[in-house]
Amino acid sequence: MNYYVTTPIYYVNAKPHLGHAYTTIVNDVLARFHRLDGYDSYFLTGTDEHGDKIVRAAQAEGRTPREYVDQISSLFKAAWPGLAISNDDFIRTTEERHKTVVSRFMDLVNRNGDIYFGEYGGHYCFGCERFYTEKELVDGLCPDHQVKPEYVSEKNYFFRMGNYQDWLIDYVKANPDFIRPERYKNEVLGFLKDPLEDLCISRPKSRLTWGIDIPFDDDFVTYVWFDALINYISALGWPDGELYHKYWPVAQHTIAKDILKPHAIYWPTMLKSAGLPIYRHLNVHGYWQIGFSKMSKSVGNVVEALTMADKYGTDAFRYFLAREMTFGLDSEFSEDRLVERFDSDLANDLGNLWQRSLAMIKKFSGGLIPTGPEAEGQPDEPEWRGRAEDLISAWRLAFDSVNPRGAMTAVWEYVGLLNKTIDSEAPWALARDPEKAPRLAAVLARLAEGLALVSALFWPVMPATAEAMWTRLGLDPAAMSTDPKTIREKLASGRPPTVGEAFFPRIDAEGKAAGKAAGQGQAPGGTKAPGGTKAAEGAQAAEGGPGDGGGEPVGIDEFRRLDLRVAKVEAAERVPKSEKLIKLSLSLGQSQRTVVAGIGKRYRPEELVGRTVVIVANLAPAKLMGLKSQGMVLAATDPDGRLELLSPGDAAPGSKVS
Ligand code: ME8
Repeated sequence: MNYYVTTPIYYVNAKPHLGHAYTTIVNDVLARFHRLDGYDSYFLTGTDEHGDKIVRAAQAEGRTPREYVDQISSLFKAAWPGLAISNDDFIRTTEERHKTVVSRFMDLVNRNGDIYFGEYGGHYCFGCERFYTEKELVDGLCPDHQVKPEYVSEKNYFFRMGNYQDWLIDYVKANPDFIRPERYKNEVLGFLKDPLEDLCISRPKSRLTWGIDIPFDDDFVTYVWFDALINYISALGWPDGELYHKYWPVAQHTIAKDILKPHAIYWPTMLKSAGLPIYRHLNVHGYWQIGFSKMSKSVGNVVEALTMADKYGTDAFRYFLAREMTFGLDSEFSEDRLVERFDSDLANDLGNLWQRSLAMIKKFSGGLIPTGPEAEGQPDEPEWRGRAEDLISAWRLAFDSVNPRGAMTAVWEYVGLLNKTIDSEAPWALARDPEKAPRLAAVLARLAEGLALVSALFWPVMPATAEAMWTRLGLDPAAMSTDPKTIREKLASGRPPTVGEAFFPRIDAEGKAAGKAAGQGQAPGGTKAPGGTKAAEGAQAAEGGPGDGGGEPVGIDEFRRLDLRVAKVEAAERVPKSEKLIKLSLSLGQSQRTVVAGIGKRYRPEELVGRTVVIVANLAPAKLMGLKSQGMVLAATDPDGRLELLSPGDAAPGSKVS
């Protein structure tokens, strides 16, 4: 089984940003998913280096086009390893291997009678590098660049695209998932309701020399889109290359909606004219927006992808992008939202599952994952295994239909199920009853197997984390598998696991993530025990947002693990660059400590000094905005979301709260 996926080749007139990163990461995720699922997968990206736009960008920097494209293309090439992109090739349209193929392709289309020489006058937008019809302009302006196009009239070569209009309509209708999601298929069928004009595919050298020569006329170069689209086959060595024969029949292109028309209309008709097979799927996603407008250099809201990856980690950034955007729709990017997801999904759900499971394997099973017959002999084992199979099917279906968000949602539902299993099975209680030893072994085995399975399933999105988890589970990440039976066999013969440092230490321990845990009734019972130490994140439920006090019951032993203390605020100051965080210096009578609390929208620092508060004193330390926080202040939140610090009145600092 083969698989071939491509990104657009990016223009070298801008540095790589969030939008480029998203398409490239999604393609990487798809390529990795197929690799993991047993496909022979090939993944192409590259840069688009010809045309007016590039010449103008080079001039603006006082460079020759050659110097300029070399520099920016290398920025793209160098950016991808930092985002864990595993492309098999990187094509540049200024490479000889590409130019030769473009000439040959054009020759073929010409010999097939689909190119003619004619005169054309039209509204040309230099930003888009294309002519616009009157109808396409909005108030006389280019809809993308909001500038008035120039009227350009010149002799040029044209591709008889209109000849293929009926064929294309039939093709799109006969292959309902050729263009997906469906909204974009409908958009294309909408374009095709109007007559397709022939496509101008050359530029006179008198106006532009930075392009690929037209093979049958020395006075012209190829129009940049005609040149660029061909990259998808030139990189495979069309027409004779082994890669071409192997991968072209299964090609999929992933793009954003801005370049739907060239991919859905120009490219299939070009392929049809040249007698080549049509690619299999066009996967079209929406825009990342910032402040609800499209990212653009001129608006100055471009998010540099590498900065985000450096700040939060490559895997967390990839996870956020994959999980947050519904493929096909626009999404709003915000760093706050990223932090929220980081804390709730990665630090809380996954991080706690990891720490709790491994701590219990250490404590109740001598540090070894139980794999004996006890684990097999439980009456609910078939049902449990059925759930894992359902998860794997949902994951595969989601990725097959280019829905990374759906795939990650399915995996996180399973993470939730594993966390719930810990709460409902209460391994610490099972451990006190020797008769329950088989059940305890089965539960611990399910947790270990579940962790190996979920990490394999998120490997396409977070490869480094998944591989580290496999290694710490005593497994070989090079032999990663999503088959539960194989995982069980590997665990039975693997090395003893190690807990290690937390994978995703919380960024913002306050508010948002805790609110989610409380709302889901997941946190009570102490969901975090880093390194096996006692901790009690369950206490965050108190300040996690309104709830009905429901959730799962907590045993008295569980509750007693919390060390709640009275503390006096000796000093308070806002954390720079944060609206919400206040740094509190607290006295517990005998000792001092610093707690960073998310109460800055409700309280001013000066109101806090001298007050007594209740803190969770044995919460594992967390780093917030670079500050170490040793504990958590308890607060109540009313149904309107208003926060009130709990006040122990005159109790002396250091008093135990019970
Ligand atoms: O169009 N949100 O190159 P380009 C999501 N060279 N994705 C975005 C985005 C955003 N805000 N901004 C950019 C070209 N992208 C041509 C392609 S292909 C034969 C030639 C991503 O540098 C998205 O993938 O303008 C979009 O389609 C692409 O960058 C446009 O890149």
